[in-house]
Amino acid sequence: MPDAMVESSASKTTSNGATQQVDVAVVGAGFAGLYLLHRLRKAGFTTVAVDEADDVGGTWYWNRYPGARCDIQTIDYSYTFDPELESAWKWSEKYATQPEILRYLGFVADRYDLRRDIRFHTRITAATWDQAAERWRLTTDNGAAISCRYYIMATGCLSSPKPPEIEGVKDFKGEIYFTGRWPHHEVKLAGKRVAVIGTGSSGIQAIPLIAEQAAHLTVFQRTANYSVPARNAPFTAEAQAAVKANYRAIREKMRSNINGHPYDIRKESALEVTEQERLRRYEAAWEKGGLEFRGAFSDLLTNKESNDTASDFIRAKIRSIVKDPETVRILTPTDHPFASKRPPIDTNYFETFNRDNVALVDVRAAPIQEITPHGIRTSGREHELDVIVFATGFDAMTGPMLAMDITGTEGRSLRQDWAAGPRTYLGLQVPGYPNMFTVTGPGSPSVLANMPVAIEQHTQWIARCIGHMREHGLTRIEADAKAAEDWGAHVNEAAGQTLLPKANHSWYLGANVPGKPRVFMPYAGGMARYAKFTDEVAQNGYRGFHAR
Ligand code: NA7
Repeated sequence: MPDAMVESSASKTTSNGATQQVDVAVVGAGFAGLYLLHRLRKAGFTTVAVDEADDVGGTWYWNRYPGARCDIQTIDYSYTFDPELESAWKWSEKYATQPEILRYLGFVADRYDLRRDIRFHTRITAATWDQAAERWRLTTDNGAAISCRYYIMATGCLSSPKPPEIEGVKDFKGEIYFTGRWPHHEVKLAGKRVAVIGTGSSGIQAIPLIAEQAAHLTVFQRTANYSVPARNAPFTAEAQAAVKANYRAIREKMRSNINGHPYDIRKESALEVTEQERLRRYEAAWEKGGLEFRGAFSDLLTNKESNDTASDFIRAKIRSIVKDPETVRILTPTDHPFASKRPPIDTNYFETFNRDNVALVDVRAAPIQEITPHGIRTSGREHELDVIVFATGFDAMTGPMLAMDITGTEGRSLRQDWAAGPRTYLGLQVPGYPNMFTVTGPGSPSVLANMPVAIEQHTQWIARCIGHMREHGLTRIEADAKAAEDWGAHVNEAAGQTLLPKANHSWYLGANVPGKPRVFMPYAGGMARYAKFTDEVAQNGYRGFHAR
């Protein structure tokens, strides 16, 4: 008998402290968790989602720092599974702000009545596979334990902020904030001396706005970054109408593209055209703005010589924008190819360094030694501060999963099994952990794709798989160890065909977290190719999985 028919609904079993029995437990109530809840509930499974936050949103709940906004055009960074939802929601800007995205996710939660099956303020502390019952037993830090047949990680790729790796944080007498855990109350920066540590996407979004508010801003930069202007603009009624008239074609293009975006990647190599044409094309892409810059030529991510032309173009732009030559020197990226780390897009980032109240510190030349009660001491000097903002990134992709104590078959632990780096089959399952699935897990396109596209594809695949299990009276599905090993080799090979591993300090490789194994985590073979492959796996009786 299907589990859904013998077990009570998610919300009924929590009040008396008894174990909550469900078919499926989902960790996370962001883009992935919300869609999973909706999709699985519609398929007749009892489902509960658990989230530490007090509302939906996931990444977009926590990242509410000044300037936080989508860096993918938001009309493309939206759910596509329900045409009525697409018509019902209107974005106000090309790149929506964090509050607007959070409102959207709240709107989705209301529309499908999802909150009744979400346990907020709750963290899964441990998850243990019960071999006899073929179920997962979940312990939480708040309320009833959970027993589920399927356990799904919708934990997000960038949801565990890195702890500060700098001595003395506790001694600081001023205020400390993390971009990835920005408070809900208003943070007043007017009249204050502020530091931002980190110049990834978050730092690059926050720095221009913090500079406008603070009396003085000091930016501590470890690695100079390439950034392309966003060219944000209101999303006009005409633009909305044009997109909506072509919705299905645009959506189809997103799904058939390598990176889940609907823009064209040009067919020519950057080396095939004259220098004049190349510059003309880069100039047009710069003026248009956004991540589409990467599509100016076919081989910017695969051919170093071609990439050099794009990198040089952006370096020249930095020289043309920033006035002080020493600041230009520090801001100019030289140690990795453009887009081999996740390229930020910005509004007035480089321009901000022309302001009188902004200073730049090259942390490579003058490393941060400690945080003192009154500021930050580098090997050069002490910088007196009232506020320190850590924009230092995340323990990406594996961090949120490894924060839980996950025990699979024969008492194995995920922390031990992944001690040398994550090992998955298709970024969907880990051998030794039956019935546990990951959405946009390591080994899947995830962060190299437009995330909602990757999330919808995974959700639909997992829902279909679980539906197949129910239909055939099966209760346990587990990835084959050899299939996972082969897939891991393929993930490595796919990365090796690109320039991505050349950024040897990137979070794609785990290199931003001290002691984290260096394994290239996302699948660089392309979203469309991946979706085709995983569909074939399903059509071929879930090849590479053992189901019984
Ligand atoms: P990122 O992209 O990981 O950026 C973190 C930044 O913080 C980056 O410049 C790091 O330098 C710097 N960093 C990290 N640790 C330190 C220490 N200990 N000292 C000095 N500087 C440090 O995170 P974001 O939040 O900006 O962006 C994450 C994703 O969100 C982004 O890719 C988009 O997909 C959206 P490094 O480069 O490691 O030398």
